Amino acid sequence: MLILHSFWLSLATYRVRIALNLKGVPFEERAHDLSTGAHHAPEFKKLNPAGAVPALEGGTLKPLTQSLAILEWLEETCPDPPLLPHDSEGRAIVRSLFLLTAADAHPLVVPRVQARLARQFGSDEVAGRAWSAHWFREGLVAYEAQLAPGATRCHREVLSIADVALASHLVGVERFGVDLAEFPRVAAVGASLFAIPEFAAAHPRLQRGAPDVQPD
Ligand SMILES: N[C@@H](CCC(=O)N[C@@H](CS)C(=O)NCC(=O)O)C(=O)O
Repeated sequence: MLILHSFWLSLATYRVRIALNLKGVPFEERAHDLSTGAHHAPEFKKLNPAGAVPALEGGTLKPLTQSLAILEWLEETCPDPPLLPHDSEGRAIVRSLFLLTAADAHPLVVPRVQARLARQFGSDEVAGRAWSAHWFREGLVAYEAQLAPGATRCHREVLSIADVALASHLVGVERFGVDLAEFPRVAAVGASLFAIPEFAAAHPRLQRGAPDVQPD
């Protein structure tokens, strides 16, 4: 059985959870409370020396980290349903849409960056939220420009890791109160993605640790 090391609010873990659900791969989740610094514990650092979730392990599998690397591994080991297009150009486009949030926006708002902004520059919670909202908004601008009018998916109306990433971006957009009104293409794709049961079940707000979820 695979074990997904997670935190309920983690957008990178959300990406992996969606892909596991879509591919029907059974997994158990082990939660680490980022808000209390559980990811800095020596035991956790053995799993991921970078001190971040997600990490995926199981059986003889060396712990895998980085949501894109985990999704690529899943694609190779559980190819159905495919989450990457069959053509090289399509794969490059879909990976670039994935990285738009996973490499360009999301890394700027994670707890370690917020903590550094607070410690080094005296940023408070209000400033931290404004900072995060800015980067999520920048991501929306870039997504909106790359989605087709009337689309329900990011690329060629076929579900891919780009959709997985966009869903995670939209959770951040909602969390930091970014107005979606200027981004109708993103809003339309997002509405259609969140209606997919595997996306809906993976949503951070439904995970153990989330404010309205009863502990087991
Ligand atoms: N690029 C990594 C992001 C990993 C990451 O930063 N995860 C966040 C949660 S979404 C984390 O654990 N942050 C811990 C911290 O910033 O201290 C991925 O895509 O997996």
